[in-house]
Amino acid sequence: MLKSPLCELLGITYPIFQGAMAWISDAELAAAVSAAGGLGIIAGGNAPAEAIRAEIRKAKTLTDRPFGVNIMLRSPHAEALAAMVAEEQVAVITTGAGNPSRYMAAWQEAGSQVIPVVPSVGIAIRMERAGAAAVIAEGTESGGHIGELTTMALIPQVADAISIPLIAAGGIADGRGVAASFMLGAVGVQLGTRFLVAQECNIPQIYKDKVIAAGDIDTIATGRRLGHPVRALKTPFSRMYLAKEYDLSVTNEELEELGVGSLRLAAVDGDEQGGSFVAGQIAGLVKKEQTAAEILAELSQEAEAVLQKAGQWVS
Ligand code: TUI
Repeated sequence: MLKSPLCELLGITYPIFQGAMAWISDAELAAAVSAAGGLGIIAGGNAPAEAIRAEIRKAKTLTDRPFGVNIMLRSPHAEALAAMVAEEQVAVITTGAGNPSRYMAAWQEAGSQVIPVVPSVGIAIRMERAGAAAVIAEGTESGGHIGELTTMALIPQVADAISIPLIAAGGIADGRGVAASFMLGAVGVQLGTRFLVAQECNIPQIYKDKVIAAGDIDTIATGRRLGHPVRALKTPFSRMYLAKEYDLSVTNEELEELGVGSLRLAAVDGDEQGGSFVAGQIAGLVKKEQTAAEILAELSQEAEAVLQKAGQWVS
């Protein structure tokens, strides 16, 4: 059984988080992951606070186990979402795409464990000083909004810089990735792409089919020119976006405008032409749809086997 201090800290069975995915990780997916012993996380994304409050209340009816809510700090509703999650007293609050310092005191007062996602050592140290219970360090292999460093380079450097628990994210989809993360100094992992194909994940089948069909080189990061790169599957939309990014006659404002609504078009409408099908580089390893419980049990068993065999390399 894969186990770490993170399990006691949060009251979970597996030290495995389902990463927040805007327009995708709803009450049903998060509750399924939490009920199966992981930590499910509802994505705030760009949704209004009341829509996410409804998801939180629904998740509470679906499971008694702890779950998390993610606040995407670039959302126009971030402020309202931050106040709402404090009122709802969610067990875990994760954040992405910015600095959550100004909300942290209120969240701690509400009794939540605050676990920011960070892309670098400096930001991890800042989050520890601000009172984070743990941090999730996310490598550039991830889907969605990404930093520069790879998981392999990021995790050991963050591990050396902080003394709170560290969770690794980016490029992890099987037990080898989980075991490797622990070897690099993490005591937990967060996976998004693998949970895209969970049976309880309510995205259009075409999205799941695209993830399952994807190979190792089938994602690209667009938006570097705007300072906030986003990784997604290579599709007509992401190829067109990249072409416009290199076209200097296209203004930054036009480029920003082009991206608006594209995550929703993929995740809700399954729009093959206009949608941004967010997924990480590890999509090539994701081969079949399974229940959240099956995914967690398999990750744990595989990691355990890898870790138990690790002694073979030592004489
Ligand atoms: O947040 C993510 N991944 C995301 S958010 C998202 S929705 C979105 N929609 C439109 C535009 C942008 C995003 C899709 N995927 N991952 C966590 C993450 N956080 N990655 C990098 C960061 C990050 C970056 C800078 C965290 C902190 C940070 O701090 C900067 C500062 O101000 O200190």
